[in-house]
Amino acid sequence: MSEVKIIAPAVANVPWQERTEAGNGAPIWRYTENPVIGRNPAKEVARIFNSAVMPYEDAFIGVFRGEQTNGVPYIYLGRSQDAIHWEFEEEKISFVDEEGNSFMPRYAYDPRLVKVEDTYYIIWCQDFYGAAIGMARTTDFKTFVRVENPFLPFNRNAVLFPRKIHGNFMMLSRPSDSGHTPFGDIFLSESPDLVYWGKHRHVMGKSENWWESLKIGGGAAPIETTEGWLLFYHGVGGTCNGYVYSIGGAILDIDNPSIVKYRCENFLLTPEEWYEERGFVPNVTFPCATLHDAESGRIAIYYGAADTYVGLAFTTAEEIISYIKEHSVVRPNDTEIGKR
Ligand code: BMA
Repeated sequence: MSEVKIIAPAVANVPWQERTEAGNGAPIWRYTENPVIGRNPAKEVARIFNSAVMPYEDAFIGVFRGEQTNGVPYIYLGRSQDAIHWEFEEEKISFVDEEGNSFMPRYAYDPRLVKVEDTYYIIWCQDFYGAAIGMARTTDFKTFVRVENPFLPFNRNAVLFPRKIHGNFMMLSRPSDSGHTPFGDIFLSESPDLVYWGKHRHVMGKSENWWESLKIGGGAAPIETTEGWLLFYHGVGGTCNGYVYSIGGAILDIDNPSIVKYRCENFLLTPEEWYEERGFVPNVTFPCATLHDAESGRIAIYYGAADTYVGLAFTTAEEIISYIKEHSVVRPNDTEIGKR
């Protein structure tokens, strides 16, 4: 029996399917009914992908990147009883600022959804004189209060930790340029109040492994475990035909997550199925959320596929952590505190 435990509430109805694939490495298997969200999923929305879900009131709720029929991405709210079949609200999420005035970003994409204490936070990418991180909070999924942009442009990939560490909110992000950035490492920043951010630390960089040799970025919110923070992230390699996005795995120090304890040299999942290889942008698997159950150790990973669909894959904390540890290669720039 493994000693590895997830430290989070039990979620008894986490979606699950017994292992279905022989697999070629990592103990992650795709849901046989993938994709769980297909094309034209809602009114005036052509594609939903790169989206995040959470347990909420005995069911599930999520924030979804919806590519509108005018081509502009925005965030839509969705609800589900089983976290597989989703119903989306017709209207885009409408934010208000602290004074109650309406706030609609010019575009919004790649949302993450994280609960810290009693509040749910949405973190996404929006225009702030260039691509930057947008943020909002809600307690009821009716009123969404915009929190001022935490970081300067350009930055397109932020993930909040599900609890404070040493009294501070912690956020991973990936500073970048405004386009299809051909570089990028993951950094950590902290804040006592979600207004002032600092103590920036380098967490991990791209590596010489070809699948993540161009750039990396935070994926799903880190999962707290007895081994450290389990992070599913995306790694990008460049080919003569464009970027390929795979899912990678690392374990960060529980008290000081700028320190990488283990980092898997192999990808955990890479585009192989038709819905990952073919779509608006081919060869993309882009994790944005997990549902996980502390009782059983089951983990369901939600990932965007080919910038067109949402896919679901399964693993267990015990199996994936053993695999990451067995195949771990960490470099000085991973294991150092990340301060220069
Ligand atoms: C990244 C982001 C993601 C997208 C990926 C592949 O830069 O824009 O939203 O899935 O490119 O196109």
